[in-house]
Amino acid sequence: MTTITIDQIRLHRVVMPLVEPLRTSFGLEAVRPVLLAEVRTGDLVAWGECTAAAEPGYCYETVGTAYHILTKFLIPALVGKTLHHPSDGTRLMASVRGHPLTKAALDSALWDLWAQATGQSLADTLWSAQPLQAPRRDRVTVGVSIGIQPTIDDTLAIIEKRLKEGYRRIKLKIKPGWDVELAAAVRAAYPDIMLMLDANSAYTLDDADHLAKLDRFNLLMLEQPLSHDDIYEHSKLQPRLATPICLDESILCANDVRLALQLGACRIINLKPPRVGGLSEAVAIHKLCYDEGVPLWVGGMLETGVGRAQNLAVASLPGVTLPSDLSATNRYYAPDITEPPFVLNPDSTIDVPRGIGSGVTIQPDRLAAFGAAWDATFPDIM
Ligand code: OSB
Ligand code: MG
Repeated sequence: MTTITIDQIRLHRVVMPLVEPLRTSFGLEAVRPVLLAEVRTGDLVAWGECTAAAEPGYCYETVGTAYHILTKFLIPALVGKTLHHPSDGTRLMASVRGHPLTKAALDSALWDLWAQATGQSLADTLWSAQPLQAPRRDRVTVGVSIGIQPTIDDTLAIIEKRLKEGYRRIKLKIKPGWDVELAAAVRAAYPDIMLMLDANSAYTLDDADHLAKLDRFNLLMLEQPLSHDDIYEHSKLQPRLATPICLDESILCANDVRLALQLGACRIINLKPPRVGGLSEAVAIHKLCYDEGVPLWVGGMLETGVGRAQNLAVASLPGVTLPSDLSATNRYYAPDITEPPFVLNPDSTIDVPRGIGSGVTIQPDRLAAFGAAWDATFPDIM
């Protein structure tokens, strides 16, 4: 029987400039401060990414809180411990409440470590943890997320560029004042593309009649219209819309999915492994949606190759039935911190790596170069 003993965990700080900044209803991300966890057992090395941002805009965690929780509590809870399964990490980290993006950096590294220790790809490891009837996929259908632009014409130009690159599902960020007119213009130009909108919690239930005006645009879904910590009011909004609601921010664990489905708060789930504390809970949510036939896709947090490879492994599972927010490496970073890059196939898919583990390797020279920029770029972030 395989066991792994955690010998050492090191944190690395890197500065990752985005090829294209992403403007959302909660702010602008142009340069990501990223914490990477390097977890070692014997000769094996695995990596995990903390996707907490510089500011508590998407959720309450920041790079600063993550560093504090990791160094003071989570790393000491894991080092020296022997695990019989990667999900043992959940129990070892249970004394810390909340902080899912922070825990995910370690939890996901434990799964990568486990995949390596058992000689499997991460995708196969996640698949065999369930168990499932249907096989997993070798390539994952993906889309692209487009931020709030200065003008509608700018938006149309970016959509055109993305469609030419091969993306067949377009997601647009919206906010009050940047919604119905935008959707109307995009639909006029592209009557048939797979189109969805993401509000990142920018509306209230009082906006229900306004949001219902989006129904005529044949949207794939409307992502997280109401508060980040709400499920109840979404259950009051969904019956007033023909467009399916998809919850992102509101889903922190499998029980949130159960509650949302029970209440009719949404019809689609966005599964972001970091937002639910890592791959252990991601597998549980996947299984729940697979068993219940609930449409599911994998969301993104502008991950480096470390997190992207892990998201891709989740997206290869058979319960993921809609295109995921997993674009090619060149849409995010040039270069990324890992090799090889993820490339978009002409049919809007990305190949799932076949090798052992996550399928990407950290480039030590880039780790050093991106790390050196930290103090100058984020002098007082933590
Ligand atoms: O709401 O899905 C979101 C990025 C950062 C934080 C929140 C979100 C996003 C995205 C980008 O939409 C998705 C991606 O990584 O491509
Ligand atoms: Mg979202």
